[in-house]
Amino acid sequence: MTRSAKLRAMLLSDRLEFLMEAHNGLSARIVREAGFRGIWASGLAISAQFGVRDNNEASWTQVVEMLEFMADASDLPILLDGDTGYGNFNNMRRLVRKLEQRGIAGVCIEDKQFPKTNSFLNGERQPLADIGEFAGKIAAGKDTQGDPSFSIVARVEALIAGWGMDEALRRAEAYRRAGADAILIHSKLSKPDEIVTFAREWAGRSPIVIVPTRYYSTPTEVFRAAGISVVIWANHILRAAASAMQSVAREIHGSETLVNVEDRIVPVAEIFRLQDADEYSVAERLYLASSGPARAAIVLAATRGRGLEAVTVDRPKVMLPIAGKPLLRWLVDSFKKESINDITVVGGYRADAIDTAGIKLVVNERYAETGELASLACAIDALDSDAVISYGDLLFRSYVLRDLVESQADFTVVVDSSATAASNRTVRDFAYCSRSDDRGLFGTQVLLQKICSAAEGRHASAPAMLAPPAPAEAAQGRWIGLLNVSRAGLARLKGLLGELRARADFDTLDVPQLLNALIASGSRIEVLYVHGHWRGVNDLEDFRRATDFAHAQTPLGGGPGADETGD
Ligand code: SPV
Ligand code: MG
Repeated sequence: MTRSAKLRAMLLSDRLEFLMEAHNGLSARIVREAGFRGIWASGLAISAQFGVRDNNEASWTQVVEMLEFMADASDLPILLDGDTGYGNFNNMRRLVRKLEQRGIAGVCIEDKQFPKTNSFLNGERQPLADIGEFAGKIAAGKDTQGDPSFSIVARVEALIAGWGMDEALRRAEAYRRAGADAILIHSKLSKPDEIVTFAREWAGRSPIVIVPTRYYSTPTEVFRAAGISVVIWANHILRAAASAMQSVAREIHGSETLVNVEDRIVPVAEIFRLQDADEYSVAERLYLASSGPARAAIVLAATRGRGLEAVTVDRPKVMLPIAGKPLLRWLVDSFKKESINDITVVGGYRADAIDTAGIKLVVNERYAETGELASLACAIDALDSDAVISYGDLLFRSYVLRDLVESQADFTVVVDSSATAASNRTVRDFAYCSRSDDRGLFGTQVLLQKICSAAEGRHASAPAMLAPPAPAEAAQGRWIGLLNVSRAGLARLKGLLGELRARADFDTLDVPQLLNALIASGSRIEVLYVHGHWRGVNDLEDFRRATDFAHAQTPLGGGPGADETGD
């Protein structure tokens, strides 16, 4: 059944039907959820929600635009309060065409003159339309409608304007003859006497619609007994909204806090529900996949930082300020630039001091006794997408991450070919690769063969986990702490991590050892070479240099003398 057929059926049904006022998409949805079978698109309420008067101050196209939102938000039939039809017969014809195009079920027009004034404002002084002219407008609307079920309700204002019952009946009959599908008889008395008399005299010639705003205390049974077809509750959603808004606005203004109102108003989640936000999420999964797979990031940020104790009494290393913002924020901003928004930070030492804006924080409670893999294990199980795994103490030029995430391999590490054993104070993360960075053969595939872990670095003579230790001098560069993993690679990484967890020394293992174990299990790890253009923060000297590096990355920062290696 179309909406227009539903409205027509309501007008013609034997039982008393009700239309509830709505004035925008949200209220239209709320009215439907309450169980109403139809909507009155009130001129007063739509004007008021725009903040203007019920004097045709809102243009008819603005009203029609609002109706479109209402029809989208609710599948109920909508009867538009079309005032006087916004002009003469010709405006009425265009209105009917536009309403039909937007799925509006019918329109009610009143026999006043354009621009109209609300019936409850100086009703007696309001000039009525000429009967013949108004009947012509009705006929023009009926001749224009394409859908035979579209309804035109003629509203008689004779009682409002003080012209008496005979005039009201004379007009109603003229409008019925012109083709009106129902008569709305309006009264401003506080008792239903006029409409009951009218209904008796009318004697069922066509359906009667009433608006009992003034005679609201009348028992609804009286309307049934009088043979009324449809009752319009004309402005109560608008008035309810206004009283709630006034009360909450006053309360918050007066108390300067939200604490007194939070439990008295719907949660934001309820607004999301009313907007059908879930449907959007489902559609997003269905249709946005083509714009590239979602990618997540894990940032390992559990340590205080050896050599940085003086500046990390009350915060972890990742919260050290570098050129005006914490180290972690530089990293998060870099991820966001690459549309990586699902960012999990694994905190540990002073995790409470980590700024959680835009990230998910998980805490490795045993950070003091465990290593990087234990931290990684805290976050990795929740992921099921391509992912970047990163140390938390990194700064890099934006192309480094961009090039990394463009990699098609299951595993890719970024290796700095300018970082040699001689140029580095640290002893870990040296990368041994299938070929060195010749910096000319762009696109040549280079594979990681082994990476030097902290454990190996500390005890150069200790047996390496999977391969004999190699001299750092023979390394082709240094892993900067960025690893890109495809979704398939992530599944393998999780499996391997599960196996390593069974080892007694799991708590001491670091990411290089995981990478070595991946290689040993047959996985290929591609190398993306860079030549400088990044900074790690491992001690106070690094901290100072990182600030210079960061300044060089910000607009108008750096310039000559900025400390940035690489070319
Ligand atoms: C409206 O809701 O805009 C109406 C009904 O026209 S009344 O305000 O009672 O005139
Ligand atoms: Mg109105």
